[in-house]
Amino acid sequence: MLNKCDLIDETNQADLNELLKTYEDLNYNIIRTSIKNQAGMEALYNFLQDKTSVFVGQSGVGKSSLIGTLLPGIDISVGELSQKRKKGVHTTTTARLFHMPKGGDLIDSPGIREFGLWHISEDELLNGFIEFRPHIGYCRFRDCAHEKEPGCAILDALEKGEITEHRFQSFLRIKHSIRENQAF
Ligand SMILES: Nc1nc2c(ncn2[C@@H]2O[C@H](COP(=O)(O)OP(=O)(O)OP(=O)(O)O)[C@@H](O)[C@H]2O)c(=O)[nH]1
Ligand SMILES: [Mg+2]
Ligand SMILES: [Zn+2]
Repeated sequence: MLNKCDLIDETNQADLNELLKTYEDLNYNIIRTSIKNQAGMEALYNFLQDKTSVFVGQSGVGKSSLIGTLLPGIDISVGELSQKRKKGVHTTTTARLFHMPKGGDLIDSPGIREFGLWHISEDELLNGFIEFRPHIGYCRFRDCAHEKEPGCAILDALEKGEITEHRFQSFLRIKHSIRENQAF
């Protein structure tokens, strides 16, 4: 989901389209929304119906605002963006579950850092990158770190262009951040 579509203009459109293309090429369905223009709300509502969905993302992207708009009448707090930091003020501090009247549940969660990926294993992280999945388990070494090992199936796929550099770098970044956190 891409929220705050009202803020798209000629200065950010090209970068945004490039970023979204990464996900659209992987067959992710991206719903564009805006609370300000009330855009995409019906498509989003229909998509969420009869499922349990967790809203995740950085603080201030509008997770709580979206849920509050989808489910009028609920009591949910929305934060002002702090002007100095251009970030949310972490309004949502714990995850909360809301029922959709005609079926379906929405879970609001705190900004991504608080939500935390620190409990996931390296295997789960690998599987989170859907295009990596066909290559998992085919590395020469069972304990392959997928960084510079010979016979690494992930690096092979990267070489062949089946995995993009952008996604591979995201994988490495998250992997390293998990490891750093576990060191404490
Ligand atoms: N321009 C614009 N602002 C929006 C939109 N959606 C939300 N906002 C604003 O963004 C700010 C943060 O919204 P929240 O809903 O609190 O964000 P959040 O993702 O729940 O943040 P955390 O709870 O901290 O994780 C508020 O000031 C909202 O009014 C939108 O579509 N367009
Ligand atoms: Mg929130
Ligand atoms: Zn490997």
